[in-house]
Amino acid sequence: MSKKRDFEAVRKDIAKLMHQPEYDDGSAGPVLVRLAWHSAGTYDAETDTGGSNGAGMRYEAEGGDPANAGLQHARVFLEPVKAKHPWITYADLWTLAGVVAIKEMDGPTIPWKGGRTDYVDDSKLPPRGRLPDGAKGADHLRWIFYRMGFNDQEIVALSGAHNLGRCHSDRSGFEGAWVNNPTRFSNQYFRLLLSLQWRKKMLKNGVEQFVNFDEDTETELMMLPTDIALTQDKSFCKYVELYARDKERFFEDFSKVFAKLVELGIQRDNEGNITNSDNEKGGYHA
Ligand code: ZEM
Repeated sequence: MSKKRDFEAVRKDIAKLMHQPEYDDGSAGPVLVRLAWHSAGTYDAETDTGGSNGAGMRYEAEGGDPANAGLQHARVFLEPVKAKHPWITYADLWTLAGVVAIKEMDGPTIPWKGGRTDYVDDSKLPPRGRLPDGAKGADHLRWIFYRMGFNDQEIVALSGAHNLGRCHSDRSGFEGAWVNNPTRFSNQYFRLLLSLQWRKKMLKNGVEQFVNFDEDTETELMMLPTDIALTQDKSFCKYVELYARDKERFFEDFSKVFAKLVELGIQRDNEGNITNSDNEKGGYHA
């Protein structure tokens, strides 16, 4: 295929939909980042299944996974972009939207390449249960993220995305935001993990999370048990400390690891064309 695909035009249109006065904190950004992450975070390196290729979340098996509750908002935000640029695949659109959203929220520039296909290979469908459970601890995080091919440093860097957005009791059961300004990407999450006193709180729905209540501002911030686990595990905590004191290093490492996340399961030739997806069935060349 020779026609040049105008990803720049798509980026601009994604950037334009970031401002959503009626939605959470006035921004579509955080939920778009989560869509990109969940589209890719099903990857299993050993069986080479899951990952962003195929955009399986369009279908009930993956889209209806309770772990993906709420992500329909992100997909709906992106529909006008898909309608305007019908050539782009959902798999590319969702991963690109995460990358653009992070940049629009003052985060790092993240390298991104297109070419993912929307063809769903039934033999590559990920089973449910591959995404992390916020109620668990360090062993669970390692079990989930080592499966994708990430190490401890990368797990901590990726977790820094919790600078963004919030938990919704009707989606995950957890409630609240991690930081005071959840639509601006920074290393605040790491700083608060270390600097505030976090106490366990049982929500009305029986879900346990950690909270800090600030008397002066009367605001309550939250952490998931998995977030707190990062400070309790020696190997993880080393990187929490690093990223809390060095924002630039966090941005650098986050950029690399998010780029790696959205490439999981994708093989490319020297020109960047994806070699392991069937272009006859809904893809295109880079
Ligand atoms: Zn999250 N995440 N996540 N995450 N996440 C939530 C929200 C957001 C975990 C998790 O259980 C939850 C990564 C890793 C992990 C984002 C990005 C990334 C919520 C709240 C939960 C429960 C969902 C809700 O109720 O709406 C766990 C256990 C993780 C293991 C480390 C990684 C990696 C991410 C990207 C790189 C983002 C942006 C949100 C906020 C979404 C929103 O709607 O505001």
